[in-house]
This record gives sequence, structure tokens and C-alpha cells, in this order.
Amino acid sequence: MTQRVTFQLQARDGKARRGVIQTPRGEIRTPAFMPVGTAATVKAMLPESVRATGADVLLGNTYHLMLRPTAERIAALGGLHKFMNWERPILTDSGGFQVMSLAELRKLTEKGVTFRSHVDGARHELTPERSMEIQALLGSDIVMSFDECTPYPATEEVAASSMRLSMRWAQRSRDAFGDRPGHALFGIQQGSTFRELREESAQALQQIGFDGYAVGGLAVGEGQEAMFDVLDYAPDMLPEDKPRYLMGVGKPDDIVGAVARGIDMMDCVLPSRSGRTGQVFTHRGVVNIKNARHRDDPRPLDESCTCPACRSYSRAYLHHVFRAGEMISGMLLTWHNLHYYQVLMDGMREAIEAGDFAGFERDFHARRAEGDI
Ligand code: PRF
Ligand code: ZN
Repeated sequence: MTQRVTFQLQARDGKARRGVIQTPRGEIRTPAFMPVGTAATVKAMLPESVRATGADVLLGNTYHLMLRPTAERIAALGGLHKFMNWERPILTDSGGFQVMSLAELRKLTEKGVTFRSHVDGARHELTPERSMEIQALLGSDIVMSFDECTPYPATEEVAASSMRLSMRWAQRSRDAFGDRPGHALFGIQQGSTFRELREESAQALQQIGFDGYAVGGLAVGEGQEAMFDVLDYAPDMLPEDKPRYLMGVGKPDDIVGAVARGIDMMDCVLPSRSGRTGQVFTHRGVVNIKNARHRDDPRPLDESCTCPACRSYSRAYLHHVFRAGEMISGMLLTWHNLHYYQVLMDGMREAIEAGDFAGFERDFHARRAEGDI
């Protein structure tokens, strides 16, 4: 494959951007939401169903796959796309963030991180070089550089040394990645909630040179207001002509606010995880299907939704299968939530093209203010 990964901006409205990332495995329409397929599956969904919701790209995880079934095994079986039956683009996270939130006995040094697996307690090491190797073995289309997500809150001193470590790791990631036509490497900005550190990080990353730039270290407990404060300036520090990816975000209103501030890509477990815990996203806000008020309700979850859960099932049925612990509950609610997120992205892409993103935002907030029913 000699085709390179490219990004074209097609329209802008205020700071909001509409574009397309071209990859040899297909195009990614931006703003894009990436469903999370941590362990080589978007839980409770067949890949063709994920595609039917409108997803162009999935997120996979270095950390989970290196532990089980291992990157070497996936490579021997033909790579992650073939292994999980998803032939479209896959972006993989680099592992450090998951090590720090999931692994045991973590030790962070200049070289990288050593830890014990949350699966079987075995000792492992992740470094920028090993993370690049694993992501290449998986066959990931968009590789993330290895970073430390600075814990929140952090003093400016701690945030600065954490960010500078991530920038040294970003250079090592770039060196280890090499030149792989058809595959992209994204750098990750850190710097917590400190504007000067975000600027220093953005400059360091651009000095190295990446195919895309992520805003990391947000949605880690600072709250929406503080996150939006950072997003008011952080995306502007990154190159205009490259995709900007906000990692691990978020709720529907976080996503709309991030796009309004110049973000092109996002990922979050929320729609898929909530689908398994009975939390449903609708045009009128969040509905909990567990609630007894749905027990005799013949109406669909969301009147305006065309997903299988809304087309063919009542709230009463969805309530029943959730309460009964039936597997179809997680399947239908996950499908609905992923569909809702993709309809949201589609609506934003259209609004940016039409030059009416402000109108889209107004309607989005107005309908949610009305509430369910
Ligand atoms: N770095 C990486 N992955 C991430 C994050 C980060 O800062 C976040 C922060 N919300 C989510 N996932 N590598
Ligand atoms: Zn639906």
C-alpha cells in the first residue's frame, strides 16, 4: 500500500470543522466519533452492526491486546482487522493511559512503565518503542504516540515534568514508528489545565512532526467547565491542516462543545458501556430503562430514532429484558446509543457544511431542556 493517510478540510463554521481523513482502508468523515473496541470487539455488537450505526473507524487498545491474546498472536493470525472482522480504519491507543488506570504495581521511569497485568498478574513493560512495535503488529491505521496522561489535579511543577516526559516519549515514538506509508502517527498534547504548558507541548509536538494531534489529559475529573476552558485555546495551538483528536470524550454535550471549539475526532466508552447498564441517550436527554415508569409504556425509546431498538421494540420490552438480565438488552441499548452518537455526528457535519452550527447547538440544547416524555 503506497497510499498515504491525508486530511482535507471541506468546510468550517466558526471554529467547527468538517473534513475527511483518507486512509487505504477507507475514509473517516470528521467530526468523527470512534466507538471503543477495547478487546477486539465493540461489546455486544457485530462489526457489521457497528458499521450500520454509521461508524467509519474504531478504537482499539494496545494495553488490553498485548496482555490477551497478545499482539504477536494477532499478527500471526493476519492482524487486528482480520482477527475482529472489521476491515475499515482502526485507531489504537498507545497503552500508557490504560496501564495507569487498570494495571497493578505500576512503576514509571524515563524508559517507560513496568506493571503487573490486571488479567493474570504477570509482569510487563511498555516503552515508546514497544508500544510502536505492538501497534505495528496489530496493523493499526492510526497509531498514538506513547504518553503519560497527567493525573488531575496536578501542580504546575508536576504537570510540567509529566508533559516534558511525554514530549521525550513523543520523539522516541516518532523515531521508532519510522516511515510507514498508509499508516499515521498522532502526537498527544499534555499540560493539564495550564495554558503555558499546553503551548509548550504543542510546540514540541510540531517540532517533531505528526500526521495528527490529540488533546490528551482532559476528561480526567476536572469537569466540563474546566475542560471547555482548556478547549477554548488548546486546539488553536495545533496545526490547522491536521486532524485534532480529543481523547476519551465524552457525553453528548461534551462532544458538541468540543466540536464547537475545533475538535475533529473523539472516542468514549460511554455509549457502549451505558448500553449495558441501562442508560440510554435520546434527543431529550438521558433515560434510564431500569426505571419502573417504562414498565407499561408501548412507545419506542426515542420517537425520532431509526435504530432496531426503536423501530421494533417498546420501552416496556426494553425495560423487561433489562430487568431480566437478558443479553438482548445490552445488544439493543448499545446499538441505540451508538446510533444516537453517530446521528449526532452526522447532524454536526451537515450543520457545519450548511454554515449553521450555532443553530444546531441551539436546537440540541433546547430539546434536551424539554426532557423525556
Ligand atoms: N492519553 C492517552 N490516552 C487517553 C488519554 C490520554 O491523555 C485520555 C485522557 N482523557 C483518554 N485516553 N494515550
Ligand atoms: Zn434508537
